[in-house]
Amino acid sequence: MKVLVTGFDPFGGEKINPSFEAVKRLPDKIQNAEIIKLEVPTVFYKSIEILRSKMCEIQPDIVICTGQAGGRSHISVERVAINIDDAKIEDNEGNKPIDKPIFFDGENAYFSNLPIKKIVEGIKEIGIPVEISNSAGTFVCNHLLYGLMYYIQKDFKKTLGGFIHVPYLPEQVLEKRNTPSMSLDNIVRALEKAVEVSIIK
Ligand code: PCA
Repeated sequence: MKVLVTGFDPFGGEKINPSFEAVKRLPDKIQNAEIIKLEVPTVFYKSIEILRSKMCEIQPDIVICTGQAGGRSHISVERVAINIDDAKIEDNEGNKPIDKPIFFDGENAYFSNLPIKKIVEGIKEIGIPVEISNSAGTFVCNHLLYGLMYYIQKDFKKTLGGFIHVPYLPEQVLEKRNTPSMSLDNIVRALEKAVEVSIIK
């Protein structure tokens, strides 16, 4: 079994992105599954294309994309992606789409087909704050989840896919007041648990 796990590169003036920092530290095997790690640029469309070509190359059974959700205190397991790009800041190549559909021939929204409730239960059991999120926003993370599920329903019907947002790391909030963070260790353990639960499903 192959599990593809992605994280984003830093964006919005940050020096690191906790999502890829955590993905890099995942083991290469979880149970009997091979873990393939991919860094995706925080860029509209390019992110989806890079993910899609990796999926074509390795034909993964499960795809879990991750990204930074600055300001959130909990690991958030996303339920849904919507067919809209509406950026408040530029992506890493200067794009700032406002109210633009992602794919004209796509549905208004796609649900993650990961076992999101079981993932939340599993992460809670190991003592890490976690919740279901009903919005991945309207920036590149929602965009990538939308693209993932669009291609899953088109070309990878047997693949499970979804998205997990992670909080800032403590070192990112040194100069930000009243802003939650989570240790890298806990983020890595939470992602590992998410993979484990998805494999068992
Ligand atoms: N978080 C952004 C995009 C890249 C990332 O890590 C988001 O939540 O849309």
